[in-house]
Amino acid sequence: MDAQEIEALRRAALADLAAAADPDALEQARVAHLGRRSPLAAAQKELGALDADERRRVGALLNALKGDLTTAHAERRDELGAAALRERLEAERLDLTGPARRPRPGRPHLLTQVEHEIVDVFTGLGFRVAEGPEVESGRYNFDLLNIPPEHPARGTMDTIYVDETADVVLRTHTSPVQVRTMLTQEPPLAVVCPGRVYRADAVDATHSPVFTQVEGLLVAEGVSMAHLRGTLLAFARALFGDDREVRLRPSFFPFTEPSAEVDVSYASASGWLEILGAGMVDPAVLTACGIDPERYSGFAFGIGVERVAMLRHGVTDIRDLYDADARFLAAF
Ligand code: 2NM
Repeated sequence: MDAQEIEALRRAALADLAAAADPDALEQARVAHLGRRSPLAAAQKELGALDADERRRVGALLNALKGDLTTAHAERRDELGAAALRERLEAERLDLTGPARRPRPGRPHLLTQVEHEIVDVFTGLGFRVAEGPEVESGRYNFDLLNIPPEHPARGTMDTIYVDETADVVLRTHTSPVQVRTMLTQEPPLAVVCPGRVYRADAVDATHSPVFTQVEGLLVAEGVSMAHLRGTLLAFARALFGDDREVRLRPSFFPFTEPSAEVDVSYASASGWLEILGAGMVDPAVLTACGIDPERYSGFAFGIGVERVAMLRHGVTDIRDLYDADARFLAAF
């Protein structure tokens, strides 16, 4: 092969490599011009038939050609790679000046909102928030609250036992938190105790085996039923409206004496809605919790958060509060 033929080969190969429009075409050009069956490879194979001078001269030309084609191939490969990258960046370009998708803000669940509203009323009056365990001893959940061992509330029909022989229950009210408070703090004390409580109840429109309470307790010198009434009136007006009245009807709880069911008036008609239970803490409870009933008296109350939420928002089935149906939740 003479110098002229080698130059023709170079021109053809460089033109093919430069013309390759994509990696497949480039690979074809490489195989055609640099592969084992290319004219260049054939020419190199034929070198052995030449005499020594000729072999050195033509060999050098073919080596230079091979080097040039290899360089040209690498350059074209890099060009195609850069072009592909540019194309992808352009295709994936984001318009950062476009309008943002509007975030959909979440909010606390209706029950949580109402629980917070209730707690806020009492913290506004000077009560402190106290919390305690949901798994309780019968001693704190019943005994110290003047609920005797034979009391029906302690049976498995009403109470969910975690361990019957060890007397461990799921608390049936948040009163044990108040018991713990009385056992560890000196009066004057005022606590409000929000939390989940458990009863062995079947589910229906107004009952759930798990529900939410806010209970309150105030113990000091000279506390009377009038303080209880004023406190509950503030609560009723904060949650249901400033024009509301409260009414206390005699009732019974083992831990309070006297005890009352508390009603709140309808805004319009002369109707009453029962919203909570309350009373003066029984001296036996104060004594059991280490407080001298000769010196101190106290009131306590228990509010069902689900009931307040349902009355306030016209919810007629308690299950709507637990089902987590986004269409229901979005309404509050
Ligand atoms: C109620 C009704 C009446 C109550 C009593 C106590 C405690 F611990 F001080 F004795 N805590 N909560 C109480 C009183 C709860 O719920 C309907």
